[in-house]
Amino acid sequence: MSNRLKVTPNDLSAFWMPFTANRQFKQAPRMFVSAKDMHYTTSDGRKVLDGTAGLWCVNAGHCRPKITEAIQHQAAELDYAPAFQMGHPIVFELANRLVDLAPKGMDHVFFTNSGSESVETALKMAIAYHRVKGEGSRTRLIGRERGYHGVNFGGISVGGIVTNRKMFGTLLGGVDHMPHTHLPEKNAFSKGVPEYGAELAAELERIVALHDASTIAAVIVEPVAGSTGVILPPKGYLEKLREICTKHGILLIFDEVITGFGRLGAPFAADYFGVTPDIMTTAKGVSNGVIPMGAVFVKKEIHDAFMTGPEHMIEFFHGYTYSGNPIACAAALGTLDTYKEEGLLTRGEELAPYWEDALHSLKGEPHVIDIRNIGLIGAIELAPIAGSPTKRAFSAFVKAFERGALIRTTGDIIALSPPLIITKGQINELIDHVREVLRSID
Ligand code: PXG
Repeated sequence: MSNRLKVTPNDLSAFWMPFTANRQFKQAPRMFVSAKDMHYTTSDGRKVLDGTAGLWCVNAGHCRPKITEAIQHQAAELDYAPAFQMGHPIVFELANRLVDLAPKGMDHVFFTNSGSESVETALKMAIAYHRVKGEGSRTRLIGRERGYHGVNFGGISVGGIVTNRKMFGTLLGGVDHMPHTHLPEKNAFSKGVPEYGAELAAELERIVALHDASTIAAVIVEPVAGSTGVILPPKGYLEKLREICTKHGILLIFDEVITGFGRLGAPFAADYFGVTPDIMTTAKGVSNGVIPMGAVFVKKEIHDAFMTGPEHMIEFFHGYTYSGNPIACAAALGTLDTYKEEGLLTRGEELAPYWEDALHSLKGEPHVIDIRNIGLIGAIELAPIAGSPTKRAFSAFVKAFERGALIRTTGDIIALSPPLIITKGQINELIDHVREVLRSID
């Protein structure tokens, strides 16, 4: 390790940190300097158990050799190739590998560099699809309260997290929202998907009746909402959304940026729930978070609808300088190899019952008002301190870090989503850290 990495830099002011309390952080920085498998190492040499797979992305664990080697090799062989009107072999190889993994019928993939870009891409595809099919009046987009679809304008418009929206003007027009499905009064401490709330899908019918189906392009939801604090779809809810969208010719987009690549114990949430969307946005786990990459999966009919007109013409006026960047593709191929060799995309299924029991053993600990789980995702909702929302959970985050565990908090909810390589022993360790933290905070 270089000396540069061992110390905390003495001037932290230039870097404006994303989604961070900058002033507070810079007074008491928390720095990681290296990582391996399930652990980070801090600048003061402490090991920290990764309870969040970085930011829900390092599904195969840290610094995995196949991924590191693939990147090193690719960087030395072909560093960059133009993404428009030119190709390079591994982007095609990766697209084929991804399509093989995807739910049946999702035969094409469009590359981006992040979840936010995947969402913008999917929304634009949906609107353009209807137009190329001769239904140019279908421009409205329907999201959901508390939804998180990244931070770009389309994503925050269909998203439903008020802090991410209120500062940024009028957003995209022609957007409506379904209600969220968080019903703690009925569903608190449910194990897995909750019993109550499937009827909330009928709200989509109400919205369709209000605007008329002929004006609506797509509905976008996270199959399991992550960033807002882990909200699960009630039993039967996603099936109902699918039914309503199909009935009205509306495209259904699943935002699988978090749920994709094994998080629920199946390759995608679409597999887990047995509900296939028309478009599926992914990022994070596609490249293990190591190099930025996103991938949007589309059904054949949608792709094919664009493949008309003169052959020398560009069919879809959209793409990024780094769409399918060779080094990102190499990282993704190394990631898929690692997932395959270690069975990681279904490992969550085996571990889920153990994970569920461990999480729910926190019931009755101080401040805990709800616990939610699915696959290798967990949420522990805390009662807020009166007049100071988020403060209690943030104290838990800092305490956990000091004890040696990385957890994530959003509002007063602790969210857990460890790398899929976690062992039962490490699950116990993580939950014990959380237990001790809950007992130690005000
Ligand atoms: N869609 C979903 C469902 C996401 O969860 C994005 C889009 C945007 O991805 P990018 O790559 O543009 O950040 C996300 C991102 C958290 C947390 O701890 C969640 C995300 C990002 C950072 C933190 O809740 N999700």
